[in-house]
Amino acid sequence: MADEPEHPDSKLTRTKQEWAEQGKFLTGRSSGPEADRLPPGQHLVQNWPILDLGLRPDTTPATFKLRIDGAVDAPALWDFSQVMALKQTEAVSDIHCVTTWSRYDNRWSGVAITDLLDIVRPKSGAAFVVLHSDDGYTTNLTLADFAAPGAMLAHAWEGRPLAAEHGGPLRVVVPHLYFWKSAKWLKRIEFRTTGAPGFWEVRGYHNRGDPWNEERYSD
Ligand SMILES: Nc1nc2c(c(=O)[nH]1)N[C@H]1C(S)=C(S)[C@@H](COP(=O)(O)O)O[C@H]1N2
Ligand SMILES: [Mo]
Repeated sequence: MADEPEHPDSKLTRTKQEWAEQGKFLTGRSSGPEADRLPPGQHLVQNWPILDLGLRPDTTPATFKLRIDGAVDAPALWDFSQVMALKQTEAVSDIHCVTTWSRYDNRWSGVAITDLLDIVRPKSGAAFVVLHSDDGYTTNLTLADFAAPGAMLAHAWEGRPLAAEHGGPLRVVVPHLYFWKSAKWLKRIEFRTTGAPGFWEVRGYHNRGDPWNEERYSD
């Protein structure tokens, strides 16, 4: 990890690594979304906590760039107005953070990942995605999870531009996985034929992160 940048909030990073080592918050229960809307070990909040490495990039719509590359037929480099010119979608979904808070009914506006995939056309061998952010954060997903219903590039929340502290101008939302998979301040989507673990995935957190199966930590 010598080549990882040192993040200012490394105390939080250390604490969360310790939780992964201890298996903190694990209940061992399992429940399906139909049986119970709140995944095991989670509690509901009404506010919207801010969680990140403590590095707040100063990206604005004017400076924003999104690069889409790797195993795709049509790589792209878009500015913010080009993202806004794509087909727009609204979707309501719940947030489940691995630190145990959940927040219901978040209304996101942006570009559905399925529509994005129609434009950039992943190559037949593409099966994984790594998301890269302006704060140096990365996280990884399978292409199937990235393309799941409700997954999107979000630039607005509850009808208003996404606040900078929540990842504006543009973040990813993948509602069926723990929220660490939903990269804030998105700058690059890398399509891959092989998996590559991201920031938390190399620090004891689960490669997939399904809250219904309490996939909090790697074994
Ligand atoms: N770029 C970036 N994205 C990130 C993070 C981060 O540190 N940097 N933290 C992740 C984690 S652990 C969570 S829980 C959510 C928090 O999003 P919020 O601050 O909008 O609640 O962002 C995720 N995406
Ligand atoms: Mo998180």
